[in-house]
Amino acid sequence: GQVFRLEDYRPSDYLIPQTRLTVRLAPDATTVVAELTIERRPGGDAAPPLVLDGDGLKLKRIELESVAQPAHEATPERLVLNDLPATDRFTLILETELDPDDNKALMGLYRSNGVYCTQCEPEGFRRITYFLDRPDVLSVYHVRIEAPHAAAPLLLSNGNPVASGELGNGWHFAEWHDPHPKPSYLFALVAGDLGRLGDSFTTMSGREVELGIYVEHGKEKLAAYAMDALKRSMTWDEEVFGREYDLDVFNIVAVSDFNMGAMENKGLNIFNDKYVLADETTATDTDFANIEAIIAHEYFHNWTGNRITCRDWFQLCLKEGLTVYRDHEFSADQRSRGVKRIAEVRTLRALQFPEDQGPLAHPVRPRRYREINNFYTATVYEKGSEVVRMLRTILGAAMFRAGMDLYFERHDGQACTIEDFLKVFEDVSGRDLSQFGLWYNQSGTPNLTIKPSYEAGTLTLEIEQSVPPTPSESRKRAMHIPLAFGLIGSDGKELEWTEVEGASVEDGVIHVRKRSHKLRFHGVAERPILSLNRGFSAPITLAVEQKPEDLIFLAGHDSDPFARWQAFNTLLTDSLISAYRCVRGDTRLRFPSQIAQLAGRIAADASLEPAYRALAITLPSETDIARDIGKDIDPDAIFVARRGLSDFIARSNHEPFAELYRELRDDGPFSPDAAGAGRRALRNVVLGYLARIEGGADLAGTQFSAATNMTDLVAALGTLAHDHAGSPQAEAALADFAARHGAMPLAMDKWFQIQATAPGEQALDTVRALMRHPAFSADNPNRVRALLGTFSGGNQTGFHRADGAAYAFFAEMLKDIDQRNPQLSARLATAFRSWRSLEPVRQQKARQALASIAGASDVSVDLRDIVERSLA
Ligand code: BAL
Ligand code: ZN
Repeated sequence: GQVFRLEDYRPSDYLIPQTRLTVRLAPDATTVVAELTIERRPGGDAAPPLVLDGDGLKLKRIELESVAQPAHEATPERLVLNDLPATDRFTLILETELDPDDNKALMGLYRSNGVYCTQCEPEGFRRITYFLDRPDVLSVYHVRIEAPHAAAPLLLSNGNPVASGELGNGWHFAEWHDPHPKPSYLFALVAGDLGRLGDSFTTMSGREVELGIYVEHGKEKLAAYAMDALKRSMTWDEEVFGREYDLDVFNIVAVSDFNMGAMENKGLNIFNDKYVLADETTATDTDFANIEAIIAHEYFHNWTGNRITCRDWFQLCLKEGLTVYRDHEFSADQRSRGVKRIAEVRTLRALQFPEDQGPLAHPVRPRRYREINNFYTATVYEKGSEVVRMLRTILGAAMFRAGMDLYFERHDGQACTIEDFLKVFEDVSGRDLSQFGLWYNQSGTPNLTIKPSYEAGTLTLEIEQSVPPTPSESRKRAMHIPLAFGLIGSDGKELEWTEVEGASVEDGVIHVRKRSHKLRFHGVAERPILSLNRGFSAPITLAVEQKPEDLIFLAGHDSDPFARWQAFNTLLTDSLISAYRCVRGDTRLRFPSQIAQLAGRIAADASLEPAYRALAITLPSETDIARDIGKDIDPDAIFVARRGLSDFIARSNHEPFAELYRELRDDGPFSPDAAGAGRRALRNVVLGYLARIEGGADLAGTQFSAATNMTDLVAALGTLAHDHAGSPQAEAALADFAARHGAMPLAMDKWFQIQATAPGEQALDTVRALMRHPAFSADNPNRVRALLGTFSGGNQTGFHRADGAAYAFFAEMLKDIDQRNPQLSARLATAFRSWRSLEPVRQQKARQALASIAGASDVSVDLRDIVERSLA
């Protein structure tokens, strides 16, 4: 297939300053008339051909400056016109016909549950009409939608509503005008019969904005939390970044078939309904937090993405990394900053580190792609956000804000690059950020090795940095790593120093820039305990010679919540890895009693937030452990080791945990806020431990029966189905859940997930059987992800069965899904990305499964790209 390269970028020969669309909707024969005002780019070639992008299009009519049927070449993929008017500006009218009902790829115009909707990012607009479908071609859109009143009383597009009326025969129309020039990927249209939750927002300059969230009739109340999050997001962006909303209306539509989480179309965000609909009986605390974050994320794109967009898709991180950073900060301000940071790091390590450390590694700004859809990755999003965070750490809050202000001022209305972004910070600070820019251009997770020694008032840190080789980048340059740190004395207080040599140290941050540094801190009163990478200031791995006593001390005393959490997590990881080696070596499992004592102390420490305590005593996941072991992985041995530690902590803390579980019972009214969620989180982690000891099934069964919210319900169900599989309590709870929630697909996704992640070989049969369940649909991305996505990504013992049966099954499923929805199949296929770190027998089976996909003839570009890169 074709490879697109960053260095091949060149501006288009033509521009499309205005686009008028008339869309006449019908389920299998929608007509789209596009009236494009086309201009030759000033200073471009004399008369280059006009080449417009298409994807599976049928051209019905073409008219050029009132001349019908001008000479042209049209294929489903392209429209070429060679003889163009001599004028600099001309009008091209195109009519295409679409079949929304047949569109199962969910790109372009399709119908979901009877609702017409669109998804155009990155290259879906070319499935609607021929266009210069690239993000640097900005156009002012005027959209007219026509549809039968009965099927689609609601007609929405971007911008502001400007006209509506009746057409006779039961048809009606609406017209929308978006004054802000935008790239085609931000175009959106929705038509259908939906309920509305309305509200309004007064902006900082006193303008009234009408807010609407559209959902299935009868579900309006379930959008209340999303609406609240939207208003909080609008206020926050004004207060923290000085950004005001710029249209008269802001609409959000929830649809049930959606490939992504949501989409930031100008003035008309379209959401996967999973990230809109919530109340305490249908959504967990995690769902509420995700809704808040994603509503904010899409709203924040209005400035970082829409007003300032990307020049080309290589620059995707320009809008995504920055907007993730902004939504992280928003959630940190709305909730608990320390807890939020720990959660972010856990996500980064779970999703981005394996990507960076495996065959799919790519820079935050990739240099080449075959299929851009495969680059909506944790590296672009999450690591991209970490890079922005480091920039803020390096520049300080005030300079960072000044740079952002300049970015908005200088680039409003433009399609930009990472160089433009870095330049504003260079300009406001006078610093050279060229070495820092490597974070965008060099892939792989940097590692720092740190050897401390202390003698006569001088602390020496020998720091070595290395970036492991990644595909197509064997040699790496030294990066600028901002390492936040503290030196802690035996009384738990921060130690001072008088002088430092060997690297620049400012405001508690060591600026590592060379491959090796020898740092000397003079005038340090005693041997300090090192608190390193505080707040996870850099997205790196660290190898430090640190004694268990020091980690225990940090776990109890570090003033930085992330570093404090990390210290205990390192202790847990170290004992899990030792236990894993025992399992593989067939020796008896042993765990240090201090670990269990510390877990008990942290759990009961009322001076700490419950949410923090919950995160601290949650064991590293099986995938976390596998990642830290790195090679020759036996997932069954990891499972045994992890369960061993869990049992050990549970037995050692039986009484205090039981007491805590009772104390944390929530009797008051439900609130999805951080404090309520934190208490539930802690109580449910404790339930997980208690479930491992005698009477555990009854305890979980009782919680299941008594639960008044979805968080407690699924925690109990998960415990029963995973720790007491096959017990009468588990069977009864699974049946009861399905009976209660059978009509609510999003709730049933939780039921699918829990069963798909039940550990052990039998999970494969369970998943096969659940695919025949009436609530399952192989066409709906949420259902597929709930069942097949969580099975492959979240069930280490089930998916990585030693006989390879699950790999073979999964490969067959991918090939099947790929026939309809290549984006979905390609995304699911990334479950194989760490196959080379498995032990040899599983490796061989995984390779066979990947090869069976690579060898099939009718595989999409999307899926083939992932499979071939994984095998390379
Ligand atoms: N732009 C795609 C969805 C999102 O990142 O907001
Ligand atoms: Zn985004």
